[in-house]
Amino acid sequence: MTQKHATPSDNRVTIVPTGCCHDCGGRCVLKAHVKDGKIIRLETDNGEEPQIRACLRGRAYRQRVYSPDRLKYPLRRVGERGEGRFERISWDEALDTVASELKRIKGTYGNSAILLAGGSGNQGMLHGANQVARMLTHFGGYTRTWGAASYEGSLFASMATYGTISTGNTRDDLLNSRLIIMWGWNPANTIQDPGTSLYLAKVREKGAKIVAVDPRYTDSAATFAHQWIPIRPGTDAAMLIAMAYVIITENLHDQVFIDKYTVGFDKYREYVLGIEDGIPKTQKWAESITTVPADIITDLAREYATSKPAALIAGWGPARTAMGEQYSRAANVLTAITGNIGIHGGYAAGFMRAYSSREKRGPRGPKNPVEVGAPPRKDSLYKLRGGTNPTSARIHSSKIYDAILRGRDGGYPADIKMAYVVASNFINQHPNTRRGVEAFKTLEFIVVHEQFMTPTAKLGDIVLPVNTFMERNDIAPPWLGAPYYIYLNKAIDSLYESKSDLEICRELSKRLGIPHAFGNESEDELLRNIASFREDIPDYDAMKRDGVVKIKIPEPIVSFKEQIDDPEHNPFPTLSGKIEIYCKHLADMNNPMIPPIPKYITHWENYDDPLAAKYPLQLLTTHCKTRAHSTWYNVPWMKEIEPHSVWINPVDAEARGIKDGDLVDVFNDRGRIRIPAWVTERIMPGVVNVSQGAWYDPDEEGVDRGGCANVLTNDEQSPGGAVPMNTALVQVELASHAAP
Ligand SMILES: Nc1nc2c(c(=O)[nH]1)N[C@H]1C(S)=C(S)[C@@H](COP(=O)(O)OP(=O)(O)OC[C@H]3O[C@@H](n4cnc5c(=O)[nH]c(N)nc54)[C@H](O)[C@@H]3O)O[C@H]1N2
Ligand SMILES: Nc1nc2c(c(=O)[nH]1)N[C@H]1C(S)=C(S)[C@@H](COP(=O)(O)OP(=O)(O)OC[C@H]3O[C@@H](n4cnc5c(=O)[nH]c(N)nc54)[C@H](O)[C@@H]3O)O[C@H]1N2
Ligand code: SF4
Ligand SMILES: [Mo]
Repeated sequence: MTQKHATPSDNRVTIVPTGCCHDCGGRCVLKAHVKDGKIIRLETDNGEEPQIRACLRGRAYRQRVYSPDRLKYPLRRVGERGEGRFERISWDEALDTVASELKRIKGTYGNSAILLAGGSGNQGMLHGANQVARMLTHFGGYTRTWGAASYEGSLFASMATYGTISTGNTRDDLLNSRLIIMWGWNPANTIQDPGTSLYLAKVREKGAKIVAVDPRYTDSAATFAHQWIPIRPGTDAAMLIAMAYVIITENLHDQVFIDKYTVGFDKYREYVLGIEDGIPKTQKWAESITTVPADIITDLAREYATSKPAALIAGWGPARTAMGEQYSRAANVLTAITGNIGIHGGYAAGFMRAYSSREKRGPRGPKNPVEVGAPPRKDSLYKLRGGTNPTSARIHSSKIYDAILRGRDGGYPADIKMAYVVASNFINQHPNTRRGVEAFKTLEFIVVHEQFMTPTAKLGDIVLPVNTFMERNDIAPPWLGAPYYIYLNKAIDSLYESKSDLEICRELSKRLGIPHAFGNESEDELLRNIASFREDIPDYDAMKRDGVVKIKIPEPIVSFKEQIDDPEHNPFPTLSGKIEIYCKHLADMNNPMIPPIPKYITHWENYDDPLAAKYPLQLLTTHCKTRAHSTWYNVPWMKEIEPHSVWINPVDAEARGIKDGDLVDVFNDRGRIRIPAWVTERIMPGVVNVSQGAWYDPDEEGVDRGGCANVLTNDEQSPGGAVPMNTALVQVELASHAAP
């Protein structure tokens, strides 16, 4: 039922306070103007500061809800898998089929044969992939992946350095910084808390210096920065280590801070100065690796060390590389040796989660039986609490296709026989898409809960239509470090025959003989219960009425303030109790690819890989402003704003006879995509960019006309678990030159 809220002049219009909660780094306020059961307009937060204003995608959401392409009815595959031919069936038939396949797979192979391919499509606390996880847990368990595409490199480094993922300060604290370095960070497009751009604009107005280190001249660099430093992808650790060289040799490090709060500086110093390996990590050394001129490195190092408090914000993009955690570790350590941690205006580079919602310990659900008793994974930080669950029962997300194809014989913990896909465009969003299709085609059964016929849904045997967050109630927690919650009131009834993931799982559970897995509570009752475990949601009804609760914090949150102000009583949650420049937990792994101090180590498909002779361009696959991953891809307004294209520098374009707008192929041994070129100096020579999330759409020859970046990425992992989506070598040629 649609609720009554404010009544504007046209009394047939109801304004429903709701929100947007796909996985885009936001979570924003939307007010749906509903007339005759239809959303006719979307407004955003015009209320009290700080406003939680929706971006272009949220404001265009009507085109997604009312898209003619919405999945309307349950579908069953006819014809070959992946061919895309389906027939309409009833909900009963669809659910009976899914239940009987689940039972068959479990009976024949055991629960570990069921892969939960759960994605981040919905970020509300009630709906989405977590309901399927709950159902499958009660059903005896399932196999899942580890290795978050988003941030595993940064997360691993934060755990190793600080023993926690709660690093950085809340965005309002940027106003206290004298210098901000946006290192591989583009919040003007790639949202990381909705208010970030506003604070950067205020910083700029105030006059503090902002520097961008990025192979691309991003919108953030163009809008906020005084200086852009282009750098070769995958080499950031070298520049950060050379900055440490300048700081140490010029005696600009904070020795008092180092002595009091850190361990292992001497070992790092020996590596940096070349005492360990005979190679001093000078600015010249780094110039030859990064292409950043030595004097620019020197200047930035001096400025950073002498402009205290300064915020080095080390984004996740450069960590999404083949040795990603070394970059993150090097950044974390640089913030430590300059004493920029635990103070206003400083910033402990790391995972970033300044504000963590205050959760009371509620009743815990059962554990996934497939994982119970499995020993910790080799090379995991299993001695630390928090971070990634180290169970060896999980398969790295990059290796999942290899695992499907090779199973236990290939050394994996399971023989996967079916995929349960929910809130995920799995095939499109994991590296090496063509191998993914090959792997998925070997499965015995695939069920997909979706809103649209995505490239992944196309591979389903049964596809179930799911409603959107406009058609149900939910609470969305803050994405990273912002203090608020959104309450998404249901604005309209579910369109067509679509249902929520929760409703689907309830129905299935009855058929699976586990009706106790889900009670009969209403959405409101369930959400009220969820909210009751959050200390920072004092008044559920007020939040529901307003569509948002903004939590008042007396001053900006500074992570590690307690540790710095009163170290006696507040050790860092590392094994040593201090910031670990040298990490013994890493040393104990005895893996030269995971050294105990941060190092620059070159890697596969780096600029100096012999493969560069054949594929000379380094590929970035960034997030973009018109989509959250592959979501919004099919929204016409978004396509109008920024057509999908490959960024290429004029130097590289000219050498290939490519003019702006020409149709080109970007390719390597894994595949070939065909999209227009955007010839621009906003990307450095030797690097090209294809934003991730365009839908895979192969022609008869296998050339992807959609331009899915993951056709080109490698299904490998970094030693610490990063998904290396920004490490791939490619070539570009005019499409008309492609061999037939
Ligand atoms: N609009 C929008 N916002 C989003 C998302 C979205 O899809 N759309 N997704 C959300 C999610 S789930 C996530 S995980 C985050 C991701 O957030 P990020 O990881 O920060 O996103 P990216 O845009 O991929 O990367 C940030 C910047 O890193 C740069 N970069 C890439 N490789 C390198 C490198 O080797 N060195 C250096 N110095 N720079 C490099 C890119 O050019 C880019 O400008 O964003 C969130 N926000
Ligand atoms: N090359 C490359 N690839 C990347 C990245 C990169 O930087 N480069 N970034 C990676 C990152 S950081 C992430 S987080 C992943 C994200 O990858 P995914 O989690 O696969 O995210 P989406 O592509 O947005 O797909 C989510 C799907 O969920 C559906 N959906 C939305 N709401 C619901 C719901 O309530 N229920 C159900 N059942 N479905 C729903 C949407 O229609 C959409 O198709 O992509 C990763 N892929
Ligand atoms: S897409 Fe993200 S940033 Fe944009 S309105 Fe939705 S939640 Fe906010
Ligand atoms: Mo992500």
